[in-house]
Amino acid sequence: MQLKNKKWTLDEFMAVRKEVLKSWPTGNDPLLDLDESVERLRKLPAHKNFALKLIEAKLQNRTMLQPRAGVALVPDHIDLLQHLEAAGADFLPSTVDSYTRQNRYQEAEEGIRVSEMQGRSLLNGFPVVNHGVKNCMKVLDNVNVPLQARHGTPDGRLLAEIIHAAGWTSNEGGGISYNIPYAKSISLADSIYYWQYCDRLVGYYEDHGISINREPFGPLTGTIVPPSIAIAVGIIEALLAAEQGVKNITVGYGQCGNIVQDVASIHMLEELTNEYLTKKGYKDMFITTVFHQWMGGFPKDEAKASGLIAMASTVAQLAGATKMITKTPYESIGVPTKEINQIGIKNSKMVVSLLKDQRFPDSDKLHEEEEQIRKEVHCLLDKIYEVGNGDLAIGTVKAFELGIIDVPFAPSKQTMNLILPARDNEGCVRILDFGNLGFTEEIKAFHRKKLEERAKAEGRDITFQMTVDDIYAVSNGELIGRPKGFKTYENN
Ligand code: 8ZB
Repeated sequence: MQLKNKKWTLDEFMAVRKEVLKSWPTGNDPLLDLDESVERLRKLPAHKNFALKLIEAKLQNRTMLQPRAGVALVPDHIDLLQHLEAAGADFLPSTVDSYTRQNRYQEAEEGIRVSEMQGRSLLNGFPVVNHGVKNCMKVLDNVNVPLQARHGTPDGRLLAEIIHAAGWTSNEGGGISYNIPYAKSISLADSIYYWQYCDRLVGYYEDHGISINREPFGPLTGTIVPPSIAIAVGIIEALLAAEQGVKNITVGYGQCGNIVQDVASIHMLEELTNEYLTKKGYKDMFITTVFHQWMGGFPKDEAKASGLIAMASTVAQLAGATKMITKTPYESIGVPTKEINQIGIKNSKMVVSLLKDQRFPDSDKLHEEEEQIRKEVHCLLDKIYEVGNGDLAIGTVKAFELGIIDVPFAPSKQTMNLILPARDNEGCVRILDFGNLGFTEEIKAFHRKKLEERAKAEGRDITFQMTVDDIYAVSNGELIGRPKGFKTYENN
């Protein structure tokens, strides 16, 4: 099939679906009858519908919380989710294991078997495909809030079928955001095609009156990603999803660290997503935002990690994000236990609750940062449409090939990997090396000027060393990776 940004016909979708359902035995389940699934989902109470609860959150101006969590076995997974719900999670996840993300179901099966034998989880998530629709339903039956699959799967077509049939009303991911940061050699054209399928499936449900939420993975590589790049990718995935019939989209962004830039980013994420969806003629869309607590390296010390979590919560709430994905004080050590995961939720909830009646005040500085992001996102998207001759799917593949859009520190060969980010003297993420990034000279000059301010303050040249220092800074308790001996007060 020639990739293009065009809604698949029902016949096209159904033909591919036949093959998808054959890819593992759990795909051969009468519960996967689409029309029966639609009727089952019609009976799902509103408080368990992800999309409806997000609409409510947005109307109430609240920032809702969601942790990450997933273990190998069904009873343990249910117990884990119940603990997180009790700690205050407004939405629950099922983080999927790495074998499933790579469609290695045989190895996931082995992981389940050994986990059963040893009485502990030997997988780093919940293997949705192996457990099948019935077990996924059982998980949902045992919690009182909506459920979402969170994974990192370039080809999650069967996964999407299974979770939605089980009443999980949100799926995270997208053709770019679940390929570039997660895979090395999967072609972008392929992953965009696989995700068109997942979105078309949601489109089927929406066409039959069932609201299902979709969430592009905003943080990408989680390592000092310049906001305009993350936002542009989120908008592209929102537009590709809308074309396939998706109506409820949560665009995401990972905390960068400078509060003004982070607030501006959340504002622009929402404004620009709405702007493009409207401009391209998509109607009845409901857009919400998700703020990810710091996705880079965490401090080892649990109390310090708690400080970072509290700061992230402050920013998410002040920015007015609809949802926030929480971290735990255990982040630098590994996958969290349920106890430490509960602590992360309570820590975050405390801050969000204290700040619920406050918003970040308007200021010239905020508007300047917003305007800069607006300009950069427009510039990137214009170039992408241009190289695609007006087709967004084709344009995206070409733009990545040419480096017009590029993601720093990605393992994927599908991205040029030429750009280098670094922080400016106030900790805003800027770009030090542009590679082939589709920016105008004016935009590039702004970034250079900002980095020169830092270079001057630090008494060193603008070099790759800044990038390296910045990558490690937060885990050492600083936002900006300053050279040894640098004293802030002497320079301010
Ligand atoms: C891209 C997401 C990375 C984050 C967490 C990591 C990290 C991964 C699980 C999980 C709880 C799991 N993560 N797998 N958290 N349960 N099974 O995702 O710790 O913070």
